[in-house]
Amino acid sequence: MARHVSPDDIRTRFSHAMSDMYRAEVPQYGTLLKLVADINAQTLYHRTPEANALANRGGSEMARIEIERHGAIRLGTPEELHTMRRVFAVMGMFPVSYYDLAPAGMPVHATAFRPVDDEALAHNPFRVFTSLLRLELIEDDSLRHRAADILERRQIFTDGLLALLDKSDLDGGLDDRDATAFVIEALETFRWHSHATVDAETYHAFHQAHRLIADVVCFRGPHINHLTPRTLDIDATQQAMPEWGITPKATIEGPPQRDCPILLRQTSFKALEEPIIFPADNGDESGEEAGTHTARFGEIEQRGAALTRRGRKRYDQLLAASREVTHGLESDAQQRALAEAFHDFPDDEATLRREGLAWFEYQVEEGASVTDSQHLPSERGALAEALIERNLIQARPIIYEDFLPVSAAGIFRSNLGDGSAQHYAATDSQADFEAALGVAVKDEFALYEKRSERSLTACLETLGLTST
Ligand code: OOG
Ligand code: NI
Repeated sequence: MARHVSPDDIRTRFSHAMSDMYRAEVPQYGTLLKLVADINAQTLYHRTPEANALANRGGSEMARIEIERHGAIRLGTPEELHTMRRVFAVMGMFPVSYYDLAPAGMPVHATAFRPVDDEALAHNPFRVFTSLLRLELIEDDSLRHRAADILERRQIFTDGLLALLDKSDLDGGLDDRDATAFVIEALETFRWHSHATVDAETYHAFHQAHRLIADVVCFRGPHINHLTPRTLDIDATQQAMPEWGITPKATIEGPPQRDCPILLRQTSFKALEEPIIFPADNGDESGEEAGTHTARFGEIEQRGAALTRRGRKRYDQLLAASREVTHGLESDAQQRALAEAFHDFPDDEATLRREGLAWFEYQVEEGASVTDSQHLPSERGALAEALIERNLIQARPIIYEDFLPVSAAGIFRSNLGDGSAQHYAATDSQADFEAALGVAVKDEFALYEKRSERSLTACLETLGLTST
């Protein structure tokens, strides 16, 4: 029997193929990649705290920065989401977290497909933020039915891909030839189509209801709308963007600049206005109509420590409170006001760890051994701190691998226009989303906790210690 290609390898092949396709489709993405590579090289050269922390993590963490990307797609139906889950599973990507964007005025809810194991993340942490349109939020009955009809009739996956999904399920994997075919077929789903599937009038009706609806409903597939490289210094990258002919949005989403970066900071450049073609009613080429559509953009991100539930709660509270002082501010003034609002959020690793605000993972220092274990506390947290104090183990923050709904809404808005936000009644729809998906989403906090606990357990085993 032919050997199966590992899901990690299929994911890496796919993310490279996707990056090549997007670079050809949106040349500014190629420019952004060069800019980020440039800034990252400078940051590493100058050995900033961020660069040092990264270097301490060893080769795999450095290697992953070069290829690290996330993308986003928007799906139209529960069936599309269900099949998309199977597609990502072949690449070792699983749904983590539920993001409800309705409170922020976007008629979608979402998850992020990403690798979850430490080794898989180190191999290639490629993630795709995947939204599902919530048709039930379209108020106009006839428009809602029309959208449902159109979506019902489209097939966003090729026959070849569907056959390979079945084969992979049946055989428990894909061999080299099938893996190559899989990447080619899967790419088709993410490709841009300049021909709309509806006439101009229908497009404008959806556009009027919400720009997002037009983007999801009027095309053959869920074109990838951005791919985001990871920068080691988002402030420097944002500042350099205009020199490279890229106009960034006015504010960086997420937490302010800090000595210990937390969570995720993001900024984007505005979506391009791209030519599209509307078909004629009678299908006659001469009756086609020209138009434009804005959907595809560029984004950069800087990642910091994953926060515990407690830390996250504090972050959410401070961010919400900061709105009052940052409202209407842009660029440096906005960042200064934000930093002020976050003044009381501890900004050193020891405090973040001791107060249980951020997740850490542990590693035994080289050559460490315990000689007087009877003087060590037995309670796990206290024991970890005592071992760090004695330089027997080292703690380092776990990188945040997920997304922030408030930031995501800000990214959506900057591309769809501020006028795009509408008010949708808050309903708890996670159960509907998971029913469509066919599985429950994984809890991000549980994943970080497991990683932290496992690393500490391994340290204690190495040192011959036990804890309570
Ligand atoms: C997704 C926007 C969210 C992020 O990085 O938070 C996102 C979209 O516009 O479809 O990608
Ligand atoms: Ni994004």
